[in-house]
Amino acid sequence: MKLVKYLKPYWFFAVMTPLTMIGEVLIDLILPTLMSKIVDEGVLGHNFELILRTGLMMLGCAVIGGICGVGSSAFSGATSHSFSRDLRNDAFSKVMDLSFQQTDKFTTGSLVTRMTTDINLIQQFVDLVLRIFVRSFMMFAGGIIMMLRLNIDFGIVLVIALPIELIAMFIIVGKASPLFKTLQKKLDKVNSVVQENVSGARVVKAYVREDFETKRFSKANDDLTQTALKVQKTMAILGPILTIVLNISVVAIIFIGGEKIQAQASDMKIGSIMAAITYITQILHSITMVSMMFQSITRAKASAERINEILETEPEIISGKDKIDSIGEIEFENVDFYYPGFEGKTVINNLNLKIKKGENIAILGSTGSGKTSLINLIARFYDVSSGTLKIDGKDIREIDLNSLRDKISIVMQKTELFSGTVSSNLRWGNEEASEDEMKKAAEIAEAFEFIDNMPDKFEGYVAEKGASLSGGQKQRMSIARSILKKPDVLIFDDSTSALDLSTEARLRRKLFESMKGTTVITIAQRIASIKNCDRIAVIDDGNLVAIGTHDELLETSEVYRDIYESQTKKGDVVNA
Ligand code: DCP
Ligand code: MG
Repeated sequence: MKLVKYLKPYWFFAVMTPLTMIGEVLIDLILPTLMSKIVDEGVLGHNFELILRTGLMMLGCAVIGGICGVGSSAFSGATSHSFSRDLRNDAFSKVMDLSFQQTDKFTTGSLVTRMTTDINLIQQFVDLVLRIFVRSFMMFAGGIIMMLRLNIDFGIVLVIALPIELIAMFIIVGKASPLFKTLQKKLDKVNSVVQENVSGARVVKAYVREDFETKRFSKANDDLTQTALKVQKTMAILGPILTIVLNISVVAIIFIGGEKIQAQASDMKIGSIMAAITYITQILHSITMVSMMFQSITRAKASAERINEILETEPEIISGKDKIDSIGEIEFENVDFYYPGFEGKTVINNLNLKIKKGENIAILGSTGSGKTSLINLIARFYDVSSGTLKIDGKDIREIDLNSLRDKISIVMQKTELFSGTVSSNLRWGNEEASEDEMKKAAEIAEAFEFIDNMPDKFEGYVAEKGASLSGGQKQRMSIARSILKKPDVLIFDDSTSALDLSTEARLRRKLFESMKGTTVITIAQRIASIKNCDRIAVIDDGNLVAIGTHDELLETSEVYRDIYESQTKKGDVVNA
């Protein structure tokens, strides 16, 4: 119920809803009594004028009641929808702040369900509380009062019917409650399977796993249906019980009323019996409404917990306070790193490395040696486990995160493009970039030609995740995007692996000519790609085993020589 604060800005609407609702309920309560007056005094008393007058009064009341009803719907709608919008916005920006690790823990499917279904359920709940709760409570109490005012003898019906109905309701709702939580979990599962398969559709097809995945989906889907049916079945009993109680009560009222009229024991009249039937319907109906509320409470509670879980997750990476406007020297000082939660498994081992401003440094190492992990530290996607990483002598944890990342461009190992146009993708790096700057960046990245050959050129459409481009095209687009950002530090994580060697060599030559003064860190598997770098750092199993120029390393490092020889034998090395 920490979510109540999201209602605060809309308190006026929230208060107006029950207020207008009170008007509607009062009128609903008055109408049957007026009706009984028409029957008892007008019809039976042959008083035509009274029938007309009371009839007009009823009409007027109905109009006012209608206006109040519309008003309360409008107010509660305004409240609950604004509430859910704010909540969704907050949850979304929280999700944006989570680290990779934290997003993975929630799973994408679950995050999507929480942001959509769960928030919808809470919204419905808010709507229900504002309207139905007040309504049923007033109906319940008001109905009882009005009914007893008609004739105190009807009390006996209430004394018997109400407890039966209440007990039935508590038992059944109590049984169904735990199932709602399970229901939400099953829905997560379905969403996860959908999510995974839609985003991995190509792989699923390539491995002819459609059948398997379809079965997996069916299972998740069936599970969901089973639970939903169980909830339904449990709740289904409630309806008939309530109807039976209602019908018996109606019969009882007619019976008691009829007896009294026959015996002329009290001033019981036909009109009162009619009105009493309407009141008992209203009273019992309001109990049904309350039971719906309880259902909604349990569901909304489960959903609120799930939303709170997102809102209360502390981002693992907390921004420092010092804003920076440039990045010069980057220094690793005795840095150890393991992924959070995998304490025993060090990925980077006591690393000491100083990268000078404007240096063109390469990182070489076999797969799984820790190269990506190393550069993730520089953009602070993760924090070092021990030791310090300094930017111009300042601990990276003291630096404002946005100002840090603003100065770094990373071309990730797995390129990520977004649906939109070529230019909208390139301008991610720099929204204000001019047409010329954009073309120049594409030119450097060897991307100009293929973009220019697209029918719509820079306004050409790029599908989600860049699915409409080849692997090499995606890589070059990402490189152009990173160049356009004009960073102080440019990091290429195996970003030219899909390019042929001569295109790669051309790209790198143009890059260095145009980006003088920028620190460039290149991760590569092929020595040919990096042999002209100022320095090459050789990483093996998380350890920095050698560092130097290509020629120095050939002399001093056995690991480097081995890699070099294995690649030259394949005729892989060309002069860049
Ligand atoms: N690792 C992990 N959790 C992650 C990412 C990686 O436990 N979220 C592990 C897997 C490897 C080690 O960390 O054993 C180093 O992974 P890197 O991604 O840093 O390895 P490289 O980038 O060097 O490998 P590649 O050349 O294949 O990209
Ligand atoms: Mg990697």
